Amino acid sequence: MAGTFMSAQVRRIATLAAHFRVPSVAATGERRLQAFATMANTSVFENVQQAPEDPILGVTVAYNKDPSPSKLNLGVGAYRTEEGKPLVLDVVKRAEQQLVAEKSRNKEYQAITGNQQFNKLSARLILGPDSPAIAKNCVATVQALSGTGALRIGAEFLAAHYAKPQIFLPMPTWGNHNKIFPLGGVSQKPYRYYDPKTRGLDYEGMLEDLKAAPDGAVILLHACAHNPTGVDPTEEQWEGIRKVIRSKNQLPFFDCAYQGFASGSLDKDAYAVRSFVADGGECLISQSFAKNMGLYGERVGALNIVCRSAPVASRVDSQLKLVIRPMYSSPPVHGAAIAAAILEDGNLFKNWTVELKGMADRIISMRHQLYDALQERGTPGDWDHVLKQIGMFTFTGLNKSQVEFMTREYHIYMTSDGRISMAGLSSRTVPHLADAMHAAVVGAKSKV
Ligand code: PGU
Repeated sequence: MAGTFMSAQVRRIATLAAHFRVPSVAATGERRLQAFATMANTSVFENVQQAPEDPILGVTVAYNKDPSPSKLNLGVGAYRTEEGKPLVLDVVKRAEQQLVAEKSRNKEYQAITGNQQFNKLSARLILGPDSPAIAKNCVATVQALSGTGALRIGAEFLAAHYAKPQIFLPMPTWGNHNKIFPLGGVSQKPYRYYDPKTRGLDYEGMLEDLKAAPDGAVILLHACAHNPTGVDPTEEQWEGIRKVIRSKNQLPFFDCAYQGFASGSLDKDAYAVRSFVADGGECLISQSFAKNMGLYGERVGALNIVCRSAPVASRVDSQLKLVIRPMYSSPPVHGAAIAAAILEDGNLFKNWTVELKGMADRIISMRHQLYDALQERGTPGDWDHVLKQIGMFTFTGLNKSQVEFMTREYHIYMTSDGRISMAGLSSRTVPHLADAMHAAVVGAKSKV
């Protein structure tokens, strides 16, 4: 046992060193000594390596530096209006006005697990108003620093309390998953998910890999609107996936960052999660309100751990506090209060669903406009996937050098895997994107 703990610690140190680009323990020690020797004129941080920009958020950094008036940022998954502007939802503004008007509000610390009303309503949003798991108090829910924070708390909890802290991630997946889990102490392995040939789900491959994964392994599933591919299983396929996972006593960990953004319906987008909870088995669910409430920078999210019984859920809740307290003590007040106000007020909730549907519909209309623009230009290739894929992103199939070409020649910014955020497009910018994609596909040289 002690040996296993030691090797887990050694693995974690190696992961940290690789992540922060620390060359090697010995080399660092040597250089540190040298640094101290010449302390008078050298920084004690002389050995710090230049880190590369983040593959997703770094796209915005590059975009911000570009002086071109025609530049277009389709990198980060953030909703923009037809005018290309960030959107603060009307219900969010109204909820904020209500909060400001409430004289009794203060800025005291919250409990370690956050806003209890928010937690209750957040669990209800994903699990459904009639969820027996909630009715029986089998769900431990904690407020988290958006989806990323929820995933990280989940990872740290699994590393400390789950016998098999190894997670299987879909290939490809959101780039941060590969960092969050190993750094949180959970080792990772891939499972097949996307088939580039069909630009669809590799269902057989996925089932084969899940069957081959160890009993009890943790399986990360995107609840809806898979990022980056926009490819989701059908309801029948979810049923097949559920059966395999349950037959092997594996532990599903749902990442739910786009509830309402896939179909425009909060309930429809919760289908997969609810089907797994309905079978009485256990699972983890991270939730983000970044996209569906447009609360990106407010960092509003939750981690739910669905357990078999109320006493287990209560003990899990107590341990989640021990994960959170030394990390950031307690979560921020404002964003969760906004989300709670929207979730608890019938009127605001209804208006939210209308605004959410409006965002989802605008994205779908961008899909049609881009598809039509590519058809008009006679761009070689099959572009049906632009219409078929779900959620914020289109996984275009463009390769790295085509992406580089589009950035260099057309000032269009996107992730190097060819993912574009449809939410960043507008009727005005579709022709520019279609021109760039066309030129990239036909192998145009420089525009100038
Ligand atoms: N999970 C998935 C699948 C996501 O796509 C994202 C955000 C998150 C979790 C975390 O979002 P929070 O903001 O922490 O709630 N992905 C976006 C946003 C940029 C980023 O990489 O964080 C994206 O563009 O992929």
